[in-house]
Amino acid sequence: MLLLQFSTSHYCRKARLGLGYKQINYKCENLTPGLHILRLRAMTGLKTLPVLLPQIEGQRSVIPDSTEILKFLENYQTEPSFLLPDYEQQTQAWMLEDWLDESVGTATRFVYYQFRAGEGKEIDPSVLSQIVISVVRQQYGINQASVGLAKNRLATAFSELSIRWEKNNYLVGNRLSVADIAAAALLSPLALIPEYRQGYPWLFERLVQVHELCHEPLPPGL
Ligand SMILES: N[C@@H](CCC(=O)N[C@@H](CS)C(=O)NCC(=O)O)C(=O)O
Repeated sequence: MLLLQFSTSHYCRKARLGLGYKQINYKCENLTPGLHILRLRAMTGLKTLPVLLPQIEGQRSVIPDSTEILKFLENYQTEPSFLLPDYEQQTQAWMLEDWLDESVGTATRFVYYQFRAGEGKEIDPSVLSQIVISVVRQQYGINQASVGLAKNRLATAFSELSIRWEKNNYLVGNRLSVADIAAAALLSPLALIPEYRQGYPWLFERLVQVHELCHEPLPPGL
């Protein structure tokens, strides 16, 4: 299988966690932000990564979107499963996965790129990195006001996640699910931000555990 990705994208990390948990052999191809659209437009009709190319006869040839990739992987190889045996719990896990994708993952992006443009500039002060950060900030409308709203959404998210993750190893049920994979990936950029790293130690403990279960190298900062 071939995963088309941006190496630093938290949504691409989510796909890698899924592949790693199932211990499926795959390769990554890193695309260049901006130029990626030329490659993707005809292939998926979307402009976002990750995209998985299974390269297996009898299987779909192109799977865009991290959630669709997790679903494909579960159908392709059922064990170890990241679905839960209990229907109600599994429904809850997919609902959390969708919330983490659509709300929390985008809030993380806002807070992370604000940090990288300011206090976190020294993480990579190169001109190229600063250009990428500035393009992303423009593309998504990242500014003081929108970051303030994103921080509020993250605070709400941490209240919900702490109820589950502080007491249990897993967000839902007794084993790893798509909810844990989504949370571990989509919150991972916050590991570089001292305010979050120091304020939510339980969160980063869980992030490390999920990465270990998924045989994925830890994100920067952990
Ligand atoms: N819901 C999508 C979101 C993916 C996403 O936002 N990817 C970003 C990278 S983190 C992207 O490809 N952005 C490029 C663009 O929008 O042009 C998924 O889960 O795959």
